[in-house]
Amino acid sequence: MARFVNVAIGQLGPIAREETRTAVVARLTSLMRQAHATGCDLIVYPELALTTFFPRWYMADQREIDTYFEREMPGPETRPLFDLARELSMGFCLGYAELAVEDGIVHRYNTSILVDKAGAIVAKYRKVHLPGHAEHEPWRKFQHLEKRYFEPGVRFGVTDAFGGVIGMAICNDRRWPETYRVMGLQGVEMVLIGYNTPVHNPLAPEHDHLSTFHNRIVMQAGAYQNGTWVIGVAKAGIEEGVDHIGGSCIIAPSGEIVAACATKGDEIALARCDLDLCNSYKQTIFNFDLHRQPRAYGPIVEQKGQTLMADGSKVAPRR
Ligand code: CDV
Repeated sequence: MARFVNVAIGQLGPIAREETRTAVVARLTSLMRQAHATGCDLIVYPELALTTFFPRWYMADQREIDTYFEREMPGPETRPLFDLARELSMGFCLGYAELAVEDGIVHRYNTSILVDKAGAIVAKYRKVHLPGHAEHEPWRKFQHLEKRYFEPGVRFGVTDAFGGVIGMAICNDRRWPETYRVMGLQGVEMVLIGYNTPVHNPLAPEHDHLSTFHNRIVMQAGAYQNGTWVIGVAKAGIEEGVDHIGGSCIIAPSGEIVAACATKGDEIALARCDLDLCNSYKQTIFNFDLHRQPRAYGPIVEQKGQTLMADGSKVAPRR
């Protein structure tokens, strides 16, 4: 029996600093209703989809920082999204800033959850690759303080849901081949990725005109090389003066883009995703059992940075 998942991108335009959770959730529920009206099973929202992208600002006061975090999920302001999911029998994937107390210790993560058609959280993912910097760097046009405000997650898991094997990643994770391969090794058939990507890269402005090209090339390569669907979802547009790329798209296991958003505002785009399309890649060119050579891949996990050159040098990081 064919295994189809009708998936909607739930792209968001900018969220203003003063916009309330309640107002944002109303935008999310509007997108969910549109997706449901077109027969979707699942809608995927961006990274940190409940607030403005706050790591662009240096804040010294932890109480102020914590206003951007969720202590419970669902909480009073997000419950309507869960209620609607249950009413419509729709799943969703949502990114948010998570404040978790574990063994009496407070942790803060950049998190995504997968919610099933019954409104139950069936998977949680905490962002592994946190980009940016940990200290205030006033020379930048805007900050990127993810390394200050979050601690990194430690695993890429997959979950049996929606009739297939589903994984999640968040924004910068999509640029790293390890992200997809670790999930590919667990048989992933669909990777859900929300992102907030400024057009301008303060450390490498020479990349700015390539930002949408890089967005697509990494997700298309990840899809093809692991025989999986990839759903990439932006928070796009000019948010608090910072321009963010759009480029939300659905990528088939062939690496081809089969649906894409056309604007940088709130918008859905849809595809009927046949999970069995993954098989012809997983069984042939990327049959891992037959063709992978892990003996040759040791440095991937044994070392973090580049090996020193014969003269003791290596490429210096830009600061
Ligand atoms: N939110 C992100 O992780 N953004 C990064 C930017 C800072 C490079 C990204 O990889 O898109």
